[in-house]
Amino acid sequence: MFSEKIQKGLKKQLIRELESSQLYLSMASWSEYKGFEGICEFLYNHSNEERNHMLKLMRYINKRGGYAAIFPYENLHFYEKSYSYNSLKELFQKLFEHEIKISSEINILVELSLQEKDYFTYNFLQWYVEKQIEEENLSKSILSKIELIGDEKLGLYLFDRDLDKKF
Ligand code: OFO
Repeated sequence: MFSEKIQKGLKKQLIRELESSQLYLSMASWSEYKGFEGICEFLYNHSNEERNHMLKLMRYINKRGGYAAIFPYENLHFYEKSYSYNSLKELFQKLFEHEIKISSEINILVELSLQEKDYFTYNFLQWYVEKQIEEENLSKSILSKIELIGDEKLGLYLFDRDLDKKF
């Protein structure tokens, strides 16, 4: 049984994934503008990944007999409203906080699927649980490295040069 409650929750998450994709995209553009070639590549690629997370939800909802309607872009709102950052540290701090919020929303959805006894959706969501563990770790580890480097220019240069190869 694909309940209205579950559909509503999944559609909300679909929009969150689209917003995540846009957030990564705006961060990628800022990094490119600032001359961080490796970091921007990493963020552009991740923006595509987030779009794929959105597509996965869309196709699941439609497959279960729901309708994953997509709203115009004007209706999207970022968690994070700024499009500019004072530093790379600030950017990755915000990214890390964003991923934590997404994880807590996935957890709420998992709980809902159990309440509704929708074990298909419970099973489907396990992929997102795994992803969020990965992504929280990834953004945390990048943030820790940037904190370690501090304002040291050579360190930042090397980090930027190697980032896309490492992750
Ligand atoms: Fe969609 O994986 Fe993070 O946000």
